[in-house]
Amino acid sequence: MVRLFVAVELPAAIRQRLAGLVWPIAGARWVAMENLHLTLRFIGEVDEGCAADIDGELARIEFDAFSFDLAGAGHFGSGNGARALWAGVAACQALLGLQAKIERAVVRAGAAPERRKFHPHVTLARLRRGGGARVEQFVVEHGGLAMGPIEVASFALISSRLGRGGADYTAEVRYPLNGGLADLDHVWAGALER
Ligand code: 3AM
Repeated sequence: MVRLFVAVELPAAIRQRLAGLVWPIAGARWVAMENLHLTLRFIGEVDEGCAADIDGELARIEFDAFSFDLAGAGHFGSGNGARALWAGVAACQALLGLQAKIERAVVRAGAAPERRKFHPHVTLARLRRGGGARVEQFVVEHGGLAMGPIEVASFALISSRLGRGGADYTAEVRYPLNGGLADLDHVWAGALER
């Protein structure tokens, strides 16, 4: 079994800037710089056969490279129920279009459809104790956050393993988009057998 999700990887320069936003909030677990990403579809635990089917469907996606911007900050859940602090994404039709294609692809491969509305974001921290006023302060402080344009030249099927220091993510396969510039800070991490 392997735990999978589909995401847009972020350039190192952007991850570095996001990692620089770390701020003292009680109970917050900040995402390590190398793990910052934009999730397009959480898949969860699947067997190798299903993973191969998902890979096969994702590989058939045709989509043009595009750019998006990060904008503002927010959190999921409210008050003591706040559970994730994130950087927002400026409205981007192409990103929604790519996400919709990926959703259809993984469902064709046998995954259950995602019922929740897609809310693009980059998780910065997970909150164990809600976070309270400090979380609200962070969101106000970073209301003007603006980073980009960020080119999306590929998307990735990423596996997640729980290690001692938290989640360990590996890009199993990268799917290039049409016309994207070569992505120099990405290193091919191997591929599932197709
Ligand atoms: O990109 P973010 O951080 O929002 O929260 C997990 C992370 O999303 C989410 O999948 C991404 C990669 O781990 N995730 C983890 N377990 C999940 C679940 N059971 C989940 N999303 C939905 N359902």
